[in-house]
Amino acid sequence: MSTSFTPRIFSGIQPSGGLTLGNYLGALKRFVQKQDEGIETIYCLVDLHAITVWQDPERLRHQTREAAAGFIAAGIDPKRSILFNQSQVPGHAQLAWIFNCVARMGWMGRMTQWKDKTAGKNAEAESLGLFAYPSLMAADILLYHATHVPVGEDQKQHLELTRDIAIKFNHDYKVDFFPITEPVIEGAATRVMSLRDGSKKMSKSDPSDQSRINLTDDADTIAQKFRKARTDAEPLPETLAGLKDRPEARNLVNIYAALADMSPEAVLADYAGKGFGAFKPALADLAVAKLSPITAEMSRLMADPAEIDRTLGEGADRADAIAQPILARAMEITGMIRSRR
Ligand code: AQP
Repeated sequence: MSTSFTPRIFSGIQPSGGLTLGNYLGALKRFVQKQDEGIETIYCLVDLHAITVWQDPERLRHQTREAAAGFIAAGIDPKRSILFNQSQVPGHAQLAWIFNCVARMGWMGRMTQWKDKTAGKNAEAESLGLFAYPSLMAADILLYHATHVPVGEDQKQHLELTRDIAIKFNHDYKVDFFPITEPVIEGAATRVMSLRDGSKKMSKSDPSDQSRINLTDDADTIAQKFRKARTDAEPLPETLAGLKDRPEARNLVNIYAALADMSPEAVLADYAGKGFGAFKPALADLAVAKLSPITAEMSRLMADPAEIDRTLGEGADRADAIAQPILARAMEITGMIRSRR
């Protein structure tokens, strides 16, 4: 591989529910950092991914606008970054079809997210879109020749599949066209866990609202959820090794560290020997201090949905302008005639 690609960040979040603290710490907070580092950043509300499981249309529209408000409230500047909803740039679905013909069924079947989402269910009754989800995700990224993708730990396998698709496309068509994208998984909270079960990730579609902090939760709700968060009876240890078999305690320490921009070791240095009776209120205060300005700004932005739609429309135009020539070239490489009209 000899082509060098200009550094460009792409990442997305599904508007399949309200944004959670997991989305904020694992993705959004880092999206803002990347934007502020001055790299070209493209952020997408992946509504085509959201409908791989049933979404009520009115709720989906609301959640998409609310997620856009969340991005802006958290610090994404739609002038410096490109912010849009996926369905408005047709190239995502078009390139995904080409990738459906490059990727193999076996690759999809091995994805742990597919296995998790179908566990205990009849997989045959799930949508074809849910199975093919990683191929659309590869298209999302490669449609912009993105070189880096900041994500949480749960998306690592999908990123590896994106690389496999790029490698196979380049190999099959004897080109050096798609970059081999690097995942960027960094920080103390790459995997924020459920507040009710330290073995499950915090998720917007978890049936229990107590399992997560939503970016729309008010201060009392945040405090109450942390107070009720599952923990153990031991005080906090002096070192990270002491958290080894204590997933719930480790999760709360990691959340504190990520919110305070500290290392988990530094959090333990402050709280070693203290019980959760002291730690949970401190964590709740910190979370409220960090999240409530975002919640308030989201609510202000949501009062003008037409303005959000305008912002997303401008973002889609800018995204489309980057995507069009890349898609056209991908089609040319695969042997499609560009008809003259
Ligand atoms: N718990 C988490 N900890 C750290 N990062 C997380 N992310 C999601 N949950 C956590 C990161 O957020 C980005 C967007 O994820 P997504 O919304 O596209 O899909 P997801 O990972 O499937 O998130 P959810 O909340 O679990 O959605 P549902 O419930 O609809 O499936 C990604 O970068 C992800 O890593």
